[in-house]
Amino acid sequence: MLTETLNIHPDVRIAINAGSPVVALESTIIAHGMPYPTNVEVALSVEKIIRDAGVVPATLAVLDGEIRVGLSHDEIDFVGRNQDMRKAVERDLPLVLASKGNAATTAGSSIAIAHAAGIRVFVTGGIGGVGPVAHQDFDISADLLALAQYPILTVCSGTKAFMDIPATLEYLETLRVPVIGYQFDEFPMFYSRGSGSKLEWVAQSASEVAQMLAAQIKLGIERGMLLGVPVPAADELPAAETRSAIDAALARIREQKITGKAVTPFLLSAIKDVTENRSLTSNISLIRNNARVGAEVAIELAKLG
Ligand code: PSU
Ligand code: MN
Repeated sequence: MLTETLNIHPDVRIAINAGSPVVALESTIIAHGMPYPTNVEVALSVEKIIRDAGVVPATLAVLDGEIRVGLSHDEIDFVGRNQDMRKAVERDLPLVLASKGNAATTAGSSIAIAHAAGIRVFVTGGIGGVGPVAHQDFDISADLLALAQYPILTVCSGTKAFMDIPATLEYLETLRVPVIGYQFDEFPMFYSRGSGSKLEWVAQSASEVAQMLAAQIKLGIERGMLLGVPVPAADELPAAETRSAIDAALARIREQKITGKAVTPFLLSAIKDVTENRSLTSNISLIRNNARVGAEVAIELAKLG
């Protein structure tokens, strides 16, 4: 993607040019991941957490056929309120541009855009992964390929909970994407802290994470890295509750024959219903916490130059 095609907010441009810390944020989570107006409140509070840490937030979206890096509060409100926002995975970007449309960016398309803009840290809630029946339906999120292709650190709380976590970790190994636990030695299970899948590498601090990424860059390896940050303990759902909510949501999706990129928004909303909003509380908590961690890592990375 050519940097000149991006419309970069002046605050973001100044920070990037000065080598100051910047954190990129996706917008699918706003447009399709949470109900209005909670989505907008959460998006604004995440930006505030990052700003309060002394880092410039850059929420990404496509508006009127233009790729935007850094949105105003009004634009974030528009993304959260507008029922017609598409969900743009990376392959959709040229099509949305050609149609001069509006679209929210997924983790994968956000990573591609962040790289083109010169941003090195991307924060989200949960990435896409290998689906629960990928051996039948080939549902493997394009997020994983973006992680492998662009040298960006992605900070998340694992994959969305209804993915096949062991299969996702195998696939990330094949793609040669390092996976690091943050002060925790299991890959997180989104609404719950642990998934039972142990991680070989654990970072104890933001500066350790920054050194890991810097070492990868120094080796000339043009791939991403994934940092798994578990949801704060006070807001986690018990693992058994997460699992039964997922089973109920997956049953609904089979009944209604939902496929493709509609799957994720449908499941998130079904899980929210089944857990009587407790999944939403947990989702909000983990995103805010990831923003804190991502901002700290961006600061440490900027120190390393
Ligand atoms: N996790 C959430 N809410 C979301 C998503 C993930 O809690 O809205 C979005 C992210 O934008 C992610 C996308 O990139 O879902 C993955 O979609 P798919 O599984 O269709 O690749
Ligand atoms: Mn999918």
